[in-house]
Amino acid sequence: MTTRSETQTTLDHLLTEIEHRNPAQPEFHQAAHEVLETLAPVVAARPEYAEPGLIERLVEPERQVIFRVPWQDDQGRVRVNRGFRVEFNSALGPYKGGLRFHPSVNLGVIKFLGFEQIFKNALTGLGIGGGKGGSDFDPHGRSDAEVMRFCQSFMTELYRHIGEHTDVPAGDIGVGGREIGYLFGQYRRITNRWEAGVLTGKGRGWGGSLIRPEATGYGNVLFAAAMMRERGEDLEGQTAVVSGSGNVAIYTIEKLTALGANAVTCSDSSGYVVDEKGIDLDLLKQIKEVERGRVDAYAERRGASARFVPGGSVWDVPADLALPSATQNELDENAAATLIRNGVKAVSEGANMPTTPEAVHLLQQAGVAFGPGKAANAGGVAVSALEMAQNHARTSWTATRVEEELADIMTSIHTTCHETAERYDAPGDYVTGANIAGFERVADAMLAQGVI
Ligand code: NDP
Ligand code: 2IT
Repeated sequence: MTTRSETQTTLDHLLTEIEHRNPAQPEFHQAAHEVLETLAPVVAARPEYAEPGLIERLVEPERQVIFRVPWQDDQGRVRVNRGFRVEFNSALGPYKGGLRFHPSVNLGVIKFLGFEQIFKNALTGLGIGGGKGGSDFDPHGRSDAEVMRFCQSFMTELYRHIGEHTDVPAGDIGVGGREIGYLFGQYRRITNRWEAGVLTGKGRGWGGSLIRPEATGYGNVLFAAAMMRERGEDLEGQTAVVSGSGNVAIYTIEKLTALGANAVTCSDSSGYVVDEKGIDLDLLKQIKEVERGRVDAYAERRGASARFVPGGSVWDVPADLALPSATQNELDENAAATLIRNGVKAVSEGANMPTTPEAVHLLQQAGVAFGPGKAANAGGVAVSALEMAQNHARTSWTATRVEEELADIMTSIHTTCHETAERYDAPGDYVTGANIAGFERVADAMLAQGVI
């Protein structure tokens, strides 16, 4: 019987090898560390997982596609971006995961997101593998026509790699309903197929699921509520700080408000807004979803209760709950120390890997309930899988039905993470619980399907 520490030594060697074989991919290294540093208890306890090659296969994408995306701007100038699709693991189902359009996108970022997605999708209990894609294209300040031409060019290459039984992209940063519409249109035109299940996050009138836009934010709040229940509390009357002001942040604020919490902040890359009366969602949606403006416009139009802090960290605002919903590594050790000093009770990740490893450690040491993204923000991809199911059956469910399914899935993910952590001597540690539970499901499928 191999001990936990011997197993950890083997995993540490593998991590060193991952760093050597994948140079200049710090985000992917960070995601691999986060998972592999928690697997020793399960690998030591179940010898089949120590089988040579299992974890080595898990950290190597099944396929990685990188392609040129040329498009013309409104002045007729040719621009060239880079497109990516990393098809990481299909042991549980077709590759599934979003597309991110942001200037910071590179192969390492897409690999970190795709790797996280494997475990997240496994935790949903649904039949979806893990993948991710995107481009270093920056949609900010681009006209609708430019975004359309970009999406059409992007899909002109991507279409040959995806399909309802192969790989099913959706949105992520910079990719919302508008972009999914242009991408779907071009896919349909090239293939001459009405293949609704090839993309999720579609419009409600043409194959989209009700509640998909809301699902990530709503799901994260339900996960936070479940963590608070473990501490004997609910969300009523709690003050919450939320970062970001995009899809995830907006519907996080909506659900927090519905459950009686007071969400007092939002942000974008220009700074943050604090509003003592609670964020006015109609105003925020108007500025962000309709006008595609910046958050300072919110403070200008809201009146005395709100102010805009340029630059600044949203985590400086005292709160009971923190829900990072913008991007990776946005909540560092200093921010965690400030949150702890201000009495934070729970941190639940709407974004993917928003909390640095040092900050996670600090929060857990201080007894703060910490919900990792691969569990807490799984509601989005879960409802994407429900959208695929509806598309396959050529039907559409009511909002109530989808919301009930989402609530059941989030409760079940919370219970799975909680129980798994207890089973492996890490009570209350949702990071360990999520990683081990996700790993077990994928690893069992990989072992059953042989060396491929
Ligand atoms: P959006 O594009 O709708 O919104 C992103 C928000 O985050 C914007 O307010 C944006 O501000 C801000 N932001 C992005 N990058 C940065 C940065 N480098 N620095 C500061 N602010 C930044 O994206 P989503 O809301 O869809 O995604 C947010 C997070 O949630 C991401 O981590 C994503 O991976 C994750 N996620 C999304 C899911 C989904 O269903 N959409 C599902 C699960 C997780 P600005 O406009 O100024 O850039
Ligand atoms: O990070 C994520 O889970 C997403 N961006 C959603 C993926 C999806 O396929 O709905």
